[in-house]
Amino acid sequence: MACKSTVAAFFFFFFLISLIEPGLSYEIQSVESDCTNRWIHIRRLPSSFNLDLLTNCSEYSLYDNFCPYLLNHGLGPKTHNRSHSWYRTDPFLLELVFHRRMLEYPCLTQDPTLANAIYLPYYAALDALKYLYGPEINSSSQHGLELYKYLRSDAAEIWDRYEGHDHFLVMARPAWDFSQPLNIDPPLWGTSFLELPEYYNVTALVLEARAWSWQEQAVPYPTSFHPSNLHLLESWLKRVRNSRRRSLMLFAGGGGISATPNIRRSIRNECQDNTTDDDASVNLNNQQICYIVDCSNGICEHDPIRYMKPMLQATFCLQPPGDTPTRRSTFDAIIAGCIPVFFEEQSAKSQYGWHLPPEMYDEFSVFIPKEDVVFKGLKILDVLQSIPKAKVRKMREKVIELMPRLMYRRHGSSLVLKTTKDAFDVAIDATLERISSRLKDVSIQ
Ligand SMILES: *[C@@H]1O[C@H](CO)[C@@H](O)[C@H](O)[C@H]1NC(C)=O
Ligand SMILES: *[C@@H]1O[C@H](CO)[C@@H](O)[C@H](O)[C@H]1NC(C)=O
Ligand SMILES: *[C@@H]1O[C@H](CO)[C@@H](O)[C@H](O)[C@H]1NC(C)=O
Ligand SMILES: *[C@@H]1O[C@H](CO)[C@@H](O)[C@H](O)[C@H]1NC(C)=O
Ligand SMILES: CC(=O)N[C@H]1CO[C@H](CO)[C@@H](O)[C@@H]1O
Repeated sequence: MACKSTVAAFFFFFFLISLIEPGLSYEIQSVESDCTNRWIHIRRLPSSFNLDLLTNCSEYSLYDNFCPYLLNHGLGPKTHNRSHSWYRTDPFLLELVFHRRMLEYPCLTQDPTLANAIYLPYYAALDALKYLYGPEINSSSQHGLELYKYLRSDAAEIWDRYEGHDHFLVMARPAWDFSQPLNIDPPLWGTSFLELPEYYNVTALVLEARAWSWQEQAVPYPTSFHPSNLHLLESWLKRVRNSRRRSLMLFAGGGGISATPNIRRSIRNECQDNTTDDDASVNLNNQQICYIVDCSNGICEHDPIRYMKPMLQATFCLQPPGDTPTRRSTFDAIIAGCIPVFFEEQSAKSQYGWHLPPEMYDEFSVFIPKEDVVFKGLKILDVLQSIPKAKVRKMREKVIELMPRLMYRRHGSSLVLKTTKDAFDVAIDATLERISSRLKDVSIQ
């Protein structure tokens, strides 16, 4: 126990040190960029709303000890010592990653009255742990009230200027975890942050949005790939493009072992019929039909090596819904140039509109309604095999073209790489646009 908190304190220390890294402001000034309508002010918050939360990284026994993944500003430790771009990234630490990237955003202003948007560096998902898994489990409607109190008491004019409409924050979990109705007691699951009228005006960037909400927007799950210069990105893209695709379809995940019919079970059944041992494979044009990466019990979570190589060698990657409709695996697969196969619109099309334009899905993905597979006996294999080879090649090209805007590059990247917009840049552009139109809508300019 003592050892764990020492480790936590150690990461915490480095986090602090690097926040005041002197090279930063020099770099910011050297970026040529038009900041008109793009100014962002980072709201100063007491450390109890962000850095202090990291010190409790080993406190929640029902949840993983996430201390090791705080390294590298939330990118996690490198997969191995000589790796340049690959990390054991925990997607729920996107708040740290985002905060670090905000610090090198070229259009920061100290003056909130000049800002087009106000960023709240609040680690909402980390603060939620005490309600989700910790001692505050019966007070989950309180999540966010302390922050609100602070925003309305300290420099209240910052909030008051636009009644919070210009504020945004990152909440690195599915919105489902923050949407517990206020009047249900004791709570079934989740905190009520997004149900609080106090935050109705604030834009929340989440990993998965609700279908009917207007205050949150989904952004890509972070994967394990975080290149820091253009060369590293381009050499990966080249590897993806040249990779031999030995299996037709791949599923990396768990579930599907219960008797009740569902899409994961259908996938498992279809694959078991068609999966063969590596050496004695029944092949179709030298292709393995189906490849399952068994990720039961979370064994893949911080171990990208388990699934990235198989994904690199697969043509299609199946993305069935699990506990919730979206999955990090969708983005891992795209990074590997594996064409995603979706079974419901909530898995991506109705979620990631900022990063993956909804009208483009036919060009880079396959859609097979899950009901047709589970209840009508449609075979995924038949659908995928009927797609002409030329079309498959075009789809993969599109996946590779879209890939850079779905990855989060490493903080402190080379200036050249910065000209390629990544998931963070796309999210900031769209947040600024959304806030600007929101301010027009409520006509309080
Ligand atoms: C860390 O956990 C301890 C014990 O559960 C708690 O008393 C403390 O308030 C927590 N700190 C933060 C910053 O959440
Ligand atoms: C990686 O480097 C660290 C520190 O230099 C060392 O302690 C560790 O053993 C190395 N790990 C491997 C797998 O080489
Ligand atoms: C939360 O409430 C439930 C039911 O009222 C109770 O059994 C449980 O002990 C409470 N948990 C805590 C941590 O107070
Ligand atoms: C949210 O904005 C509306 C006006 O659009 C305003 O009436 C309301 O007070 C604001 N909420 C908060 C908590 O500031
Ligand atoms: C190539 C191959 O083994 N195909 C089989 C896949 O599984 C289905 C049944 O689900 C068989 O009909 C195919 O022959």
